[in-house]
Amino acid sequence: MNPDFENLAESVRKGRKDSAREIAGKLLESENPADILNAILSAMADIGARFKAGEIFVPEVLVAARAMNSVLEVLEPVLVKSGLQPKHCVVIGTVFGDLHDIGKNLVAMMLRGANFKVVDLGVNVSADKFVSAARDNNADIVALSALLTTTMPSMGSIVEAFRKSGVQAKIIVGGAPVSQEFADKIGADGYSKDAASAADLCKRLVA
Ligand code: B12
Repeated sequence: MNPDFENLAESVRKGRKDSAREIAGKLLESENPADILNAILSAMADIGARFKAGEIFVPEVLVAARAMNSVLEVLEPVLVKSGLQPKHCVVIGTVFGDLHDIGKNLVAMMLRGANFKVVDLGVNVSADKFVSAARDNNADIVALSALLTTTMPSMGSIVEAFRKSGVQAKIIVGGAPVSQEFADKIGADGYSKDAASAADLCKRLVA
């Protein structure tokens, strides 16, 4: 196998965005873009697993994700041409009244790393905005983040708004104060405690 695949994966894992981008550009001259995509996705999966195990922390994940994104910029036009663009879409946001977005951004990055199309609505997002974005993007999954006990109840209202609207997306919830028990109580389709497990959860929900 071309040793540059391992160099690319290592650059992503170490968060070396310029070298990752350069190696990916070189690989694109002779290799299949799907293999390049798989190399960076598996590097991000390693990062997710090490984050979950407590071996690395938020800053390392952020730099790895930045390196992955810089490769995706080079790869995306080629992937779109070859029909390898993501098959599933997740709409994500932090709920109304809540401005915390560090965890939500990590979840979005892991989902991109797992080859989902991610539509990020940002923070302080109303139920109506979630519903219309899910409808407009034909989303498979809507991911809600909350970090405040005072904003958690609006997750329940968002689930209700979806059920009333008839939009069929699955709804997952997360954030430090959120639990599986709370997710069950409000009728959400899934919960996970961290960004790496959120990507696994989404893969299961669309399987
Ligand atoms: C950083 C921070 C801020 C920053 C936010 C900056 C930003 N851009 O996000 C600022 C300074 C703005 C802030 C403001 C406030 N904050 Co604040 N903040 C924090 C702090 C220190 C860290 C949160 C964080 O980023 N953690 C790191 C990330 C990686 O973890 P995470 O968010 O939990 O995300 C992980 C998982 O939960 C999960 N996840 C997250 N979202 C989702 C979504 C899905 C779908 C899934 C599956 C998983 C998932 O995956 C992530 C990655 O593994 C926490 C304390 C703490 N230790 O948690 C307080 C904390 C959350 N804040 C708190 C408070 C009270 C406030 C303020 C009200 C303070 C004030 N009086 O003004 C305001 C509220 C502003 C608002 N309207 O939102 C309280 C909340 C208490 C409570 N029980 O409600 C905390 C717990 C601090 C405390 N101990 O009192 N805050």
